[in-house]
Amino acid sequence: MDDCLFCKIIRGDIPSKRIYEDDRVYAFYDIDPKAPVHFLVIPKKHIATLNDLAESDEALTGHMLFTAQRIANSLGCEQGFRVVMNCNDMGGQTVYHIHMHVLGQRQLDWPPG
Ligand code: DGP
Repeated sequence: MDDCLFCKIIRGDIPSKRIYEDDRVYAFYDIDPKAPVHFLVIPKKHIATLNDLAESDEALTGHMLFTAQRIANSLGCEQGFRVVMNCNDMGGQTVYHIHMHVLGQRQLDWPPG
């Protein structure tokens, strides 16, 4: 997608602090961190919202989750972390390319705001 912010980050058109990349996913630090560790895991395939997931994306989303777990532990979050996906405006989504927020290294409250 030409005008998608996260597609531009994947292409390297916009700089980011990359943590991990493979043929299916890209992980990088959030520009506005809400915890000492806060990174995003995104698919390289452009999918606008969780509502746009197809059944054929099941393996991809599982890979995103596994990537989140692996990186979180490698960044010292073994004691706990949170994975969040916001869907649409009402769910707090601002960038329309699905992403997992991964937050850790502080005590997280519940419920979120
Ligand atoms: P959401 O509100 O769930 O759509 O989260 C979007 C996140 O993306 C938000 O936490 C800030 C982050 N973000 C927005 N623009 C950029 C950017 O240019 N670079 C990086 N690294 N993160 C960004």
